[in-house]
Amino acid sequence: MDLKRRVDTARALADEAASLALDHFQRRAELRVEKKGLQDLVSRADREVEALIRDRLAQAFPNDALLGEEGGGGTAEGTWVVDPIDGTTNFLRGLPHWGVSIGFVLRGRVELGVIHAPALGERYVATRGGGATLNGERIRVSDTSALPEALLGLGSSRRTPLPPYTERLAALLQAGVEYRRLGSATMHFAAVARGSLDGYFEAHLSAWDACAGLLLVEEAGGRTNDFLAGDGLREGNAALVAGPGLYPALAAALGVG
Ligand code: LIP
Repeated sequence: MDLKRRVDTARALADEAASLALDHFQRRAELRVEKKGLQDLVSRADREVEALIRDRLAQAFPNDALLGEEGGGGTAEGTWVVDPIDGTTNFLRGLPHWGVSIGFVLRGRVELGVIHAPALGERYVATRGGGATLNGERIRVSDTSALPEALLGLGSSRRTPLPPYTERLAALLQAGVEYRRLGSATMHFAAVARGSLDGYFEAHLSAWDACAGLLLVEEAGGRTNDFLAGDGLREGNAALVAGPGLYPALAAALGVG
């Protein structure tokens, strides 16, 4: 399996996809906003960006599978997981915290992840064993180890019931945590990997929201839960990431492995 060619292809493709997405972002008044569900929006920008990524990867790696947020798909020994615009609501409302997320999972393990947030001028790349970079510079998670000193990302969606989210939030605030909710899993993972957030939890993410970001945090020296355990690739899972000093206390406070 030629991982080097896949990394190089994913990096160039994320740049091309981000450029298309940014063009739509700058002309978003022309987009018709569609509802997939309560507070779950989409537009032709998501579909066009995903179609571009699908076409390029199908040409370059015809034996790989692809799972995408808008077009679904299947899995194989090597599976691409693609969120064309993660943080769609931010995108459609003109907020800059959104990104193109491309990950590659080989035999149940994430091997590469590329995240490009063009409205922020940020491109993240992670390869297993190769480290994590932001715009070519190595990044590392924070050294925070105590909850009363932690700034966390706490995401939620209508895919999970509300009470556990509000109960967890109340318990963490009682423990002294401060939190942010960026509206994009990808932006949360990126913030943890560069040390701007100390950790991030969300009760359910799809593989396309999470895989690239999970490897980014791991390669930046962070800890992650076993997101792909069970049928995580096809069904999604909870996601918890943090620096190594904070992870045990945060996992215990959340009751997550
Ligand atoms: C979003 C995630 C976010 C989650 C939202 C949604 P999308 O992805 O980034 O963490 O809470 O429900 O899944 O739909 O903007 O690509």
